[in-house]
Amino acid sequence: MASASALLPRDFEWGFATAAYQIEGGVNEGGRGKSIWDTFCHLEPSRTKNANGDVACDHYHRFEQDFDLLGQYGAGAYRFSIAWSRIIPLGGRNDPVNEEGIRFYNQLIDSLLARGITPWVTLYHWDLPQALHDRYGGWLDVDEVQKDFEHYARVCFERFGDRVCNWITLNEPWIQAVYGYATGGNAPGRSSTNKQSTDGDTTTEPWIVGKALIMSHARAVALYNKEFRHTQRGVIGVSLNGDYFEPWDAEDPQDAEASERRMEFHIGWFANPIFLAKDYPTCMRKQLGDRLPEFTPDDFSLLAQAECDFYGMNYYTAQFAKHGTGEAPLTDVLGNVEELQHDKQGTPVGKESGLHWLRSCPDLFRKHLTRIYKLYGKPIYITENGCPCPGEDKMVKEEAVNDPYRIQYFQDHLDAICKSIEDGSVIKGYFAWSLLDNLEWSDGFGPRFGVTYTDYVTLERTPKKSALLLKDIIAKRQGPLSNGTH
Ligand code: PNW
Repeated sequence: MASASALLPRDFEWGFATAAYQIEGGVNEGGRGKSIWDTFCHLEPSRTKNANGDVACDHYHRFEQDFDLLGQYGAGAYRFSIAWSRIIPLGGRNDPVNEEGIRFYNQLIDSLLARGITPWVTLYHWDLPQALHDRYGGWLDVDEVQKDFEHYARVCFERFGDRVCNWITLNEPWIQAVYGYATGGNAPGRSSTNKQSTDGDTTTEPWIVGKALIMSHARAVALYNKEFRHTQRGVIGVSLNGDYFEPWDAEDPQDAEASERRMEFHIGWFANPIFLAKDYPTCMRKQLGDRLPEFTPDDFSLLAQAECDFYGMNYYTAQFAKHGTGEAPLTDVLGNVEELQHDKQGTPVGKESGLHWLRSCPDLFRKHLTRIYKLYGKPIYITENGCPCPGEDKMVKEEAVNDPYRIQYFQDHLDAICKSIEDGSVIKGYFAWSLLDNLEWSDGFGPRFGVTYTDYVTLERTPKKSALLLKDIIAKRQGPLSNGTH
């Protein structure tokens, strides 16, 4: 029997999310330096389906119009990322700060605040300054990059922290480490298994990069805690992605173990050190041995000073895990697990969307939320959730703006949030991905995740039906006003 779901809190924060390289364009304007994504797209255009972020949605020139849309949709918050190379074009702690870049983000922030919209700022959404990659290998130099990231974070706290009270250090470090340094599908495209790549050592690099990301996050949070928190009174966290995994064979304890192991390799890798100040999961040590860099006593003491406020969760889908037989290859990053979209009986994990890797699995989202809250104990903000509709990439505008699949996806996933709240989880906010159709990285401009249709020729924006409905979907789940305590 279905019971009534718990309500969303009255002060539930919600809005839409984007990332700099996916929407801004204006890559040669305002003194911006190049990032590893400029290089990745331009060096071998087939890697991103001949697309690049040179113009993207031209948000750089059209942000006022985009924020009008946010207002029209009733959003209370907006998550965007700062391009490191707009703030410090060469990236490093001794390199000059670019005042034009500061001015651009000041305009963004002020324009949001003028509309009563709360800015949520991601410091790093995959766009490392190219100069740091060239200078010392970027994320491969754990000691150097964490110092440069800390300095960049300091500049942002100093220059924007009087008005920005919600910080996300990194977006999806797993994708940066694995797609950037194992599969090679994302910038900087290093891999020893991908034929399009000529360099990279997949047996070691993802693990080094992972440590560099963890320590960079920790440095930024420790800095915030020590020097900014008491005056700026904001919150800071990180956004981790990770699918939920169910055993492929429900009867096989080895598949049950494989599901857990797959999630530990994805989420525990970052969440153990970040949220628990603990070493990597045991199963990772067991499989990877000394290819997994150690944390020194100094690292642990920094991690302990880097307590953050929330778990940012990017969630899209779930899968089944089947245990690998035999030894994992040295290039394995998944925990010796095969990932499948159908279980042993052939039952699909969820309804197909417009992208091969994404199926709608709201029941497993509930399990995922409840598991994460139990493990890490931090309030959760969903910092991304969304989908392209089936066939949407081939639709003309008139068709694409009618998006019942997306509306259902939002409804079902908000329902799952309520159910996880009922399980005892603390969930405080939700950002739909994305405000606009935008550059979907290596998939180019094909998949459309936006609640706003972007015409990439005219750059005209048109709200889809889902854009205006999210407000109602959330309001309905908040219940009637209580006695004004929120
Ligand atoms: C996230 N996968 O990335 C990113 O944070 C966004 O920038 C991106 O546009 C969004 O999700 C939609 O893809 C992911 O293949 C990219 O499983 C790929 C995967 C997951 C997340």
